[in-house]
Amino acid sequence: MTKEHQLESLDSEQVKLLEEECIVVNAEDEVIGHDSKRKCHLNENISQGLLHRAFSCFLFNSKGELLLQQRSMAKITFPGYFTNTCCSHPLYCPNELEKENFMGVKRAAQRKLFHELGIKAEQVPLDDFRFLTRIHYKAKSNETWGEHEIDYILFIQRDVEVDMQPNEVMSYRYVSKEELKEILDTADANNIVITPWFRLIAKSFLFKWWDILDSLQTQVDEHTIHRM
Ligand code: DMA
Ligand code: MN
Repeated sequence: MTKEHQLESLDSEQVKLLEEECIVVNAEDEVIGHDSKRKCHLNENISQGLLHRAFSCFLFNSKGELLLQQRSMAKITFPGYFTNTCCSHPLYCPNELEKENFMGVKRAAQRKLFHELGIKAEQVPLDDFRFLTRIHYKAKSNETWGEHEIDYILFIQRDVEVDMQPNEVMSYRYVSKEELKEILDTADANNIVITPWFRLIAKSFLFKWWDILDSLQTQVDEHTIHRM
Protein backbone atom coordinates (compact mmCIF):
# COMPACT_ATOMS: atom_id res chain seq x y z
CA MET A 1 0.00 0.00 0.00
CA THR A 2 1.38 3.43 -0.87
CA LYS A 3 1.69 6.16 1.72
CA GLU A 4 -1.05 8.17 -0.04
CA HIS A 5 -3.44 5.25 0.28
CA GLN A 6 -2.65 4.86 3.96
CA LEU A 7 -3.40 8.55 4.54
CA GLU A 8 -6.76 8.22 2.79
CA SER A 9 -7.86 5.49 5.17
CA LEU A 10 -7.00 7.54 8.26
CA ASP A 11 -9.60 9.42 10.30
CA SER A 12 -10.12 12.88 8.77
CA GLU A 13 -10.22 14.76 12.11
CA GLN A 14 -6.95 13.15 13.15
CA VAL A 15 -5.43 13.86 9.71
CA LYS A 16 -6.16 17.58 10.21
CA LEU A 17 -4.27 17.49 13.49
CA LEU A 18 -1.21 16.18 11.62
CA GLU A 19 -0.77 19.78 10.42
CA GLU A 20 -0.01 20.98 13.98
CA GLU A 21 3.50 22.37 14.33
CA CYS A 22 5.61 20.44 16.85
CA ILE A 23 8.76 21.70 18.54
CA VAL A 24 11.87 19.99 17.17
CA VAL A 25 14.66 19.56 19.74
CA ASN A 26 18.10 18.01 20.00
CA ALA A 27 18.94 15.31 22.55
CA GLU A 28 19.58 18.03 25.15
CA ASP A 29 16.03 19.35 24.60
CA GLU A 30 17.27 22.57 23.01
CA VAL A 31 14.85 23.94 20.41
CA ILE A 32 16.41 23.55 16.96
CA GLY A 33 13.33 24.13 14.80
CA HIS A 34 9.79 23.00 14.13
CA ASP A 35 8.04 20.52 11.89
CA SER A 36 4.54 19.17 11.32
CA LYS A 37 3.10 16.51 13.61
CA ARG A 38 2.95 14.35 10.47
CA LYS A 39 6.68 14.62 9.73
CA CYS A 40 7.64 14.20 13.38
CA HIS A 41 5.75 10.90 13.64
CA LEU A 42 6.85 9.19 10.42
CA ASN A 43 9.34 6.40 11.16
CA GLU A 44 11.30 7.32 8.04
CA ASN A 45 12.16 10.70 9.67
CA ILE A 46 12.55 9.31 13.18
CA SER A 47 15.16 6.87 11.88
CA GLN A 48 17.10 9.94 10.65
CA GLY A 49 17.04 11.32 14.21
CA LEU A 50 14.06 13.70 14.14
CA LEU A 51 13.07 14.32 17.79
CA HIS A 52 10.25 16.47 19.23
CA ARG A 53 8.98 17.76 22.59
CA ALA A 54 5.96 16.20 24.31
CA PHE A 55 4.23 15.96 27.67
CA SER A 56 2.59 13.16 29.65
CA CYS A 57 0.05 14.28 32.22
CA PHE A 58 -1.08 12.16 35.19
CA LEU A 59 -4.25 13.44 36.90
CA PHE A 60 -5.26 12.12 40.32
CA ASN A 61 -8.54 12.76 42.14
CA SER A 62 -8.70 13.70 45.83
CA LYS A 63 -8.97 9.98 46.71
CA GLY A 64 -5.56 9.51 45.09
CA GLU A 65 -6.87 7.53 42.12
CA LEU A 66 -5.29 8.00 38.69
CA LEU A 67 -7.41 8.85 35.65
CA LEU A 68 -6.62 6.42 32.81
CA GLN A 69 -7.82 6.71 29.25
CA GLN A 70 -8.14 4.29 26.38
CA ARG A 71 -7.19 5.96 23.11
CA SER A 72 -9.85 5.99 20.39
CA MET A 73 -9.53 3.78 17.32
CA ALA A 74 -9.28 6.99 15.26
CA LYS A 75 -5.84 7.82 16.71
CA ILE A 76 -3.10 7.40 14.12
CA THR A 77 -0.55 6.22 16.67
CA PHE A 78 -1.35 3.57 19.29
CA PRO A 79 -5.15 3.34 18.60
CA GLY A 80 -7.11 1.52 21.32
CA TYR A 81 -4.16 1.50 23.74
CA PHE A 82 -4.63 2.18 27.46
CA THR A 83 -2.55 5.05 28.76
CA ASN A 84 -2.13 7.80 31.35
CA THR A 85 -4.59 10.70 31.59
CA CYS A 86 -3.45 12.78 28.63
CA CYS A 87 -0.44 13.13 26.33
CA SER A 88 0.34 15.42 23.48
CA HIS A 89 2.79 18.04 22.27
CA PRO A 90 3.42 21.68 23.14
CA LEU A 91 3.13 23.55 19.83
CA TYR A 92 5.66 25.83 18.18
CA CYS A 93 4.10 29.09 19.39
CA PRO A 94 5.38 31.58 22.01
CA ASN A 95 2.84 30.50 24.65
CA GLU A 96 3.79 26.85 24.53
CA LEU A 97 7.53 27.40 23.98
CA GLU A 98 7.89 29.26 27.30
CA LYS A 99 10.53 27.52 29.43
CA GLU A 100 10.10 29.57 32.61
CA ASN A 101 8.44 27.41 35.27
CA PHE A 102 7.60 24.87 32.52
CA MET A 103 4.74 27.15 31.49
CA GLY A 104 4.77 26.02 27.85
CA VAL A 105 4.14 22.34 28.55
CA LYS A 106 1.66 23.19 31.33
CA ARG A 107 -0.37 25.31 28.89
CA ALA A 108 -0.29 22.45 26.37
CA ALA A 109 -1.50 20.03 29.04
CA GLN A 110 -4.35 22.35 30.01
CA ARG A 111 -5.32 22.74 26.33
CA LYS A 112 -5.33 18.99 25.66
CA LEU A 113 -7.10 17.98 28.91
CA PHE A 114 -9.98 20.05 27.56
CA HIS A 115 -9.68 18.84 23.97
CA GLU A 116 -9.52 15.11 24.84
CA LEU A 117 -11.47 14.87 28.08
CA GLY A 118 -13.53 18.07 28.24
CA ILE A 119 -11.87 19.09 31.52
CA LYS A 120 -12.29 22.85 31.88
CA ALA A 121 -9.18 25.00 32.29
CA GLU A 122 -10.42 26.46 35.59
CA GLN A 123 -10.51 22.94 37.04
CA VAL A 124 -6.83 22.42 36.19
CA PRO A 125 -5.07 25.74 36.96
CA LEU A 126 -1.57 26.05 35.49
CA ASP A 127 -0.03 26.51 38.94
CA ASP A 128 -1.39 23.15 40.08
CA PHE A 129 0.65 21.14 37.56
CA ARG A 130 3.88 19.71 39.00
CA PHE A 131 6.70 19.17 36.53
CA LEU A 132 8.79 16.18 37.67
CA THR A 133 11.33 15.14 35.04
CA ARG A 134 11.93 14.45 31.36
CA ILE A 135 12.32 11.14 29.56
CA HIS A 136 13.72 10.51 26.07
CA TYR A 137 12.26 7.48 24.32
CA LYS A 138 11.51 6.05 20.89
CA ALA A 139 8.71 3.62 19.98
CA LYS A 140 7.15 2.34 16.77
CA SER A 141 3.36 2.23 16.51
CA ASN A 142 3.32 0.40 13.17
CA GLU A 143 5.55 0.25 10.09
CA THR A 144 4.75 3.86 9.14
CA TRP A 145 4.16 5.79 12.35
CA GLY A 146 5.95 6.12 15.66
CA GLU A 147 7.15 8.33 18.50
CA HIS A 148 10.54 9.83 19.29
CA GLU A 149 10.21 12.38 22.06
CA ILE A 150 11.58 14.27 24.98
CA ASP A 151 8.57 13.84 27.23
CA TYR A 152 7.88 16.18 30.18
CA ILE A 153 6.13 14.36 33.03
CA LEU A 154 3.43 16.44 34.73
CA PHE A 155 1.32 15.43 37.75
CA ILE A 156 -1.80 17.19 38.98
CA GLN A 157 -4.26 16.33 41.76
CA ARG A 158 -7.72 17.82 41.28
CA ASP A 159 -11.31 16.61 41.26
CA VAL A 160 -12.60 17.35 37.76
CA GLU A 161 -15.62 16.82 35.54
CA VAL A 162 -14.90 14.70 32.48
CA ASP A 163 -16.76 14.99 29.18
CA MET A 164 -14.70 12.87 26.82
CA GLN A 165 -14.31 13.58 23.11
CA PRO A 166 -14.92 10.25 21.32
CA ASN A 167 -12.62 11.04 18.40
CA GLU A 168 -9.76 11.11 20.94
CA VAL A 169 -10.83 8.81 23.76
CA MET A 170 -12.72 5.50 23.70
CA SER A 171 -13.14 5.13 27.46
CA TYR A 172 -11.76 6.33 30.78
CA ARG A 173 -11.70 5.22 34.40
CA TYR A 174 -10.05 6.02 37.71
CA VAL A 175 -7.77 3.35 39.17
CA SER A 176 -6.06 2.75 42.50
CA LYS A 177 -2.41 1.66 42.63
CA GLU A 178 -3.47 -1.95 43.15
CA GLU A 179 -5.92 -1.82 40.25
CA LEU A 180 -3.30 -0.36 37.92
CA LYS A 181 -0.73 -2.99 38.91
CA GLU A 182 -3.30 -5.68 38.13
CA ILE A 183 -4.10 -4.08 34.74
CA LEU A 184 -0.42 -3.88 33.81
CA ASP A 185 0.36 -7.43 34.97
CA THR A 186 -2.59 -9.05 33.20
CA ALA A 187 -2.65 -6.92 30.02
CA ASP A 188 -1.18 -9.61 27.76
CA ALA A 189 -3.48 -12.32 29.07
CA ASN A 190 -6.48 -10.00 28.69
CA ASN A 191 -5.48 -8.87 25.21
CA ILE A 192 -5.25 -5.24 26.17
CA VAL A 193 -2.44 -3.00 24.99
CA ILE A 194 -0.59 -0.37 27.01
CA THR A 195 1.31 2.53 25.43
CA PRO A 196 5.09 2.15 25.58
CA TRP A 197 5.65 5.48 27.38
CA PHE A 198 3.08 4.64 30.05
CA ARG A 199 4.78 1.26 30.62
CA LEU A 200 8.17 2.98 30.91
CA ILE A 201 6.92 5.59 33.38
CA ALA A 202 4.99 2.96 35.35
CA LYS A 203 8.16 0.86 35.66
CA SER A 204 10.36 3.72 36.72
CA PHE A 205 8.72 6.65 38.50
CA LEU A 206 4.97 6.42 38.75
CA PHE A 207 4.44 4.36 41.89
CA LYS A 208 7.10 6.06 44.02
CA TRP A 209 5.66 9.49 43.17
CA TRP A 210 2.08 8.27 43.60
CA ASP A 211 2.98 7.47 47.23
CA ILE A 212 3.89 11.10 47.92
CA LEU A 213 1.45 13.23 45.94
CA ASP A 214 1.53 15.83 48.73
CA SER A 215 5.29 16.39 48.59
CA LEU A 216 6.17 16.15 44.92
CA GLN A 217 8.17 19.39 45.07
CA THR A 218 11.00 17.35 46.63
CA GLN A 219 11.16 15.20 43.46
CA VAL A 220 11.52 17.87 40.79
CA ASP A 221 14.53 17.21 38.55
CA GLU A 222 15.07 20.04 36.09
CA HIS A 223 18.39 18.79 34.80
CA THR A 224 18.28 15.10 33.99
CA ILE A 225 16.86 13.70 30.77
CA HIS A 226 16.32 9.99 31.41
CA ARG A 227 17.17 7.94 28.32
CA MET A 228 14.75 5.03 28.25
C1 DMA B 1 1.84 12.23 22.16
O1 DMA B 1 0.59 11.85 22.57
C2 DMA B 1 2.68 12.41 23.38
C3 DMA B 1 3.22 11.39 24.04
C4 DMA B 1 3.91 11.58 25.32
C5 DMA B 1 3.16 10.04 23.50
P1 DMA B 1 -0.64 11.69 21.56
O2 DMA B 1 -0.32 10.75 20.47
O3 DMA B 1 -1.81 11.36 22.42
O4 DMA B 1 -0.78 13.16 20.98
P2 DMA B 1 -2.05 13.82 20.35
O5 DMA B 1 -3.16 13.68 21.34
O6 DMA B 1 -1.67 15.24 20.12
O7 DMA B 1 -2.36 13.06 19.11
MN1 MN C 1 4.78 12.63 19.60
